[in-house]
Amino acid sequence: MTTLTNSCYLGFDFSTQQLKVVAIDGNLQVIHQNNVQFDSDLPAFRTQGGVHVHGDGLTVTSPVHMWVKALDLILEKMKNAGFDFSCVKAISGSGQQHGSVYWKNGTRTSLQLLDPDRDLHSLLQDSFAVLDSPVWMDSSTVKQCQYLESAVGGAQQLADITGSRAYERFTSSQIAKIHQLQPNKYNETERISLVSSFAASLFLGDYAAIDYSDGSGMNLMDIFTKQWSLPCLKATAPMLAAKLCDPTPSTALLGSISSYFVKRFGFPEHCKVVAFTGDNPGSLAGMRLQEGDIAVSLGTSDTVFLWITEPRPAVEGHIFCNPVDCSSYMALICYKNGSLTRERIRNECSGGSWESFSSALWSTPMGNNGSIGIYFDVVEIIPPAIGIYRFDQHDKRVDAFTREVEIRALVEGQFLAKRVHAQKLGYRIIPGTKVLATGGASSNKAILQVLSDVFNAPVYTIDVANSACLGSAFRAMHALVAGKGVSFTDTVRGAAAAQLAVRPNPSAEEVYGPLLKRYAGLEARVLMTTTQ
Ligand code: ADP
Ligand code: XUL
Repeated sequence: MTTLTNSCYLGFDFSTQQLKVVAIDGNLQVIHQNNVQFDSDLPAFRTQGGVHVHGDGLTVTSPVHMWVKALDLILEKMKNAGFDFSCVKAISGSGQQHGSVYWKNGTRTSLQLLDPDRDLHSLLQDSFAVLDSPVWMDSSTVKQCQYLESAVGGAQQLADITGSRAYERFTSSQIAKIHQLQPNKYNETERISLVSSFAASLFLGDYAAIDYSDGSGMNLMDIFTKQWSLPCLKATAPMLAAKLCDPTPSTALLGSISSYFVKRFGFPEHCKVVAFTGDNPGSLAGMRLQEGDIAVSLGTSDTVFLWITEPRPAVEGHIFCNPVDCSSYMALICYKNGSLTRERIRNECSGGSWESFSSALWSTPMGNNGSIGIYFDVVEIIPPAIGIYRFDQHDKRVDAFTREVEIRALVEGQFLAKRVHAQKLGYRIIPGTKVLATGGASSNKAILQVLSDVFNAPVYTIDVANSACLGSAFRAMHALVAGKGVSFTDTVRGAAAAQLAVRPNPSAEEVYGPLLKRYAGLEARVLMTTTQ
């Protein structure tokens, strides 16, 4: 077989806390990785965890200029590391889902005429109507969600069209809020992008279409016809279709890279830009998820996703178009209280050290002697509740746990919730089921052991923790041959196999079977307490 080491494909991920990139060669080997951490590498933007939480505690945004500057910086870092841009055949990428970018009237022309002697950050200074982009952590749009659901006949009806009931972080309610509170800014906007299509636009030097998969996270697209839904557009804001333009298949070749990158960094002129997608769809591609398996991403948010062929949208969880196979779908459940909550408990109970956090997990028994904890530092998505709840083995609420018990209660509680909710979406663990883990916390074996025990299934990881980036590099490669009918699975067959990380303890199901039922009951109790 010929080696294709002189071709390479780039996958970027504009995630919450950082911008990451992975380069693979024609043999699917990772040849370069790099990242820019927003808080520490770009301190002038004063973000915490990549975002600004506003005074109301509900509004969460990121400065759009920070993302532009991060792209300048990561490309400089790659150049300084000696990365050879001239071998890049195609690039793709992903972005944190739901977040939106508002391009100012007239910017399309500036994007087409970028001066290669200057950085993007200075060239695009005056290009955005809204400087603080709403992101997925925002939960300030309850009113807009209620309006949208009632306009289309209810929560289930909205889910039947768009794959999800109305969610505060979804783009429809965020756009509606901007239109209502800042009508001038809305009117000054000629194009609205998702974080993913915004990033693609930078590389393309023109506005990039929103892809079907990330477009499914907006409460605006009909996931069956793959067109914007007229009633949803109408219930969101006026003239919206013109500001969004038509969505595109996730495997679409958008065009060749902008001459800006050819001149400034030495990309080849024919290097293709492939539609960017959401980070979770990107991870599905990176993990090469197969039907029957379940993927758990342990990043800033924790997400669980499944490959499905017969979607049945419900008022819990989301159905998105599948990013690698246009005839399939993916189901997703997202939790806001993921890594940041684990970090808080690590800081409070194990002196800020992941090693001591892990030791606490190894030294406590499966099932935590019946103690269960629910830790929602911020309003959770499922269930929509907030607060810290600790229960003893008799389901009696208690004020505190010892440090070790607290650590195990947190991790077990987070994974029990994932299994309970996945099962509600019809997911069943069958012999041969694999759990695929990714995201920052998937490097922690002690955490993975709890995951394996709660799901009573082996947990696999892939070498690259950045599955969204890797998935985007795979997608870039696939898009070049998709037109010839080559499937994604065939394109990535030669990639490194997922590694077995841990197996479940033989008595895991005996311990966690009853705990799953108890957890579901306690969660329902917590929801009632919060909503009373
Ligand atoms: P993002 O969602 O921004 O892409 P990542 O997937 O890179 O985030 O995950 C970042 C998180 O990974 C950090 O917030 C940190 O809490 C977590 N993390 C990193 N190393 C460990 C570890 N050894 N154990 C547990 N969590 C970890
Ligand atoms: C998914 C979600 C998050 C973001 C950020 O619905 O809101 O997972 O994609 O990672």
